[in-house]
Amino acid sequence: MAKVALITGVTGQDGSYLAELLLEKSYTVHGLLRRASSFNTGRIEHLYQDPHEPNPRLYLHYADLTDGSRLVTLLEGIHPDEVYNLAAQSHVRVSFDEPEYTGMATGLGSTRLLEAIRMIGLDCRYYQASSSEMFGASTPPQNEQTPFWPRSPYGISKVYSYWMTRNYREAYGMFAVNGILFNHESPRRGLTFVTRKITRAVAEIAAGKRDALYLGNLDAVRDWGYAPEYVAGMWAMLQHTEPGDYVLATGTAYTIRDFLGFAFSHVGLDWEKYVRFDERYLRPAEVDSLIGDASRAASILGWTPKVMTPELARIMVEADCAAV
Ligand code: NAP
Ligand code: G4F
Repeated sequence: MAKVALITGVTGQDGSYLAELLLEKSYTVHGLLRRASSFNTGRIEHLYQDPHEPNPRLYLHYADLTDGSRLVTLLEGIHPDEVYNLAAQSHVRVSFDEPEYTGMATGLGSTRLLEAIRMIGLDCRYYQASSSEMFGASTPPQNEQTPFWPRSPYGISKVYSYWMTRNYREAYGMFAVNGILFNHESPRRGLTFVTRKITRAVAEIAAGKRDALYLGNLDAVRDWGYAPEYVAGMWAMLQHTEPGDYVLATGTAYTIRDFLGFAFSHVGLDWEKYVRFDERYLRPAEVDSLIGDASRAASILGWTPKVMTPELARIMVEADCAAV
C-alpha cells in the first residue's frame, strides 16, 4: 500500500519540495491550503492534478492552523501515515509586528495538530518544523544539546512547539520528531527573506530594471543550505526506527556581506555600489550568529548536505536572472 502523507504549509518553500519528494516516492500527498482571495499555489502549480483525472495523488484541502476543529475533521478523513507540520508565520521580522498571531499559528498551531491526532487516536508519525532561531543568542556551533535562547516572538513560538512535540512523544508515546533546521534557501524562497531579496535584486539590477537594494544588518552570520536537501532530511527522520530530534545544517558560516559578494559577483557587479541601508529592516533583537553542527543527523540518518552557500547563491541568481 502506498503511504499517505499530510503536509501543512504545502504552498511554502519547503512544503513544495517535500510534496515533490513524496510524490516521487509514490506517496499519496494531502496538502493544507489557506483560503485567500488570490492564488497562493504558485510553488506547487507544476504538481497540481485535476481531481477529475484518474488516480490523482496530490489533494489540496482548505484549512488553517488556527482552526482546531477543522484539523480534526481533516485528519479523520485522510488518516495519514505521516504528518509534516511545516505551516507557520515564518518571518522573524514580521513576528515582532504580529507577536500574537505568530503565537497562535507558529506556536499553538502545533498543539492543535498534535491534540487532533491524539483525540482521534490516529497512529501516525509527526514531524515538527523546529528552527535554529530557537538557539538565538546561544554561542555557536549549536547542536541538539545547546540551550535555547530565542530572540523573537517567532523563535519563542518555535520553542513552545518544540517542547509540545517532545511532550506528546514522552507523555503519549507518539512518534513525534523535531527537525531543528538551520536556514535553507532556494529559488522558491519567499522574496522578503534576505537571500532571495538579494538574488532577485541582483537579477533586476543586471537587467537594468533598478539600481538600488535596501537592507538592514549586514553583519549577521548564517548557515545557509539548499532546501531540497533539507526536506530529504525531514523524510529520513520519520523513517528511522526511533523518534528523535535532529539538527540539519551545513556547518559553514557566512555574513550577509559574504552572500552579497557571492550573488553580485555572479553577474560581474560590485555589491557596494548598489546596497543602501534602511533601518526598517533591523530587528528589535537580532540573532547574531547561527552555525549548526549536524553530526547527529550524519551519524544516525546518514544525512549530509552537498550544496554550500556560494553554490546556493549561484543557483538562486541564475534562477532569478532567468525569471527576470
Ligand atoms: P514559508 O515558505 O514561509 O511557508 C510557510 C507555509 O505556512 C505556507 O504554506 C503558508 O501558507 C503556511 N501558513 C502560514 N500560516 C498558516 C496558517 N495559519 N495556517 C495554515 N498554513 C499557514 O516557510 P518555509 O521556508 O517553507 O519553512 C517551512 C517551515 O519550516 C516553517 O514552519 C518555518 O518556520 C520552518 N523553518 C524554516 C527554515 C528556513 O530556513 N526556511 C528554517 C527552520 C525552520 P501561504 O502560502 O498561504 O502563506
Ligand atoms: O533571511 P532572514 O529574514 O532569515 P532569518 O531571520 O534567519 O529566519 C529564517 O531562518 C530561520 C532559521 O534560522 C527560520 F526559522 C525562519 O523561518 C526564516 O526562514 O534574515 C537573515 C538575516 C537576519 O540577521 C536579518 O537581520 O539577514 C538580516 N537582514 C539584513 N537585511 C535582513 C535584511 N533580513 C531580511 N529578511 N530583510 C532584509 O532586508
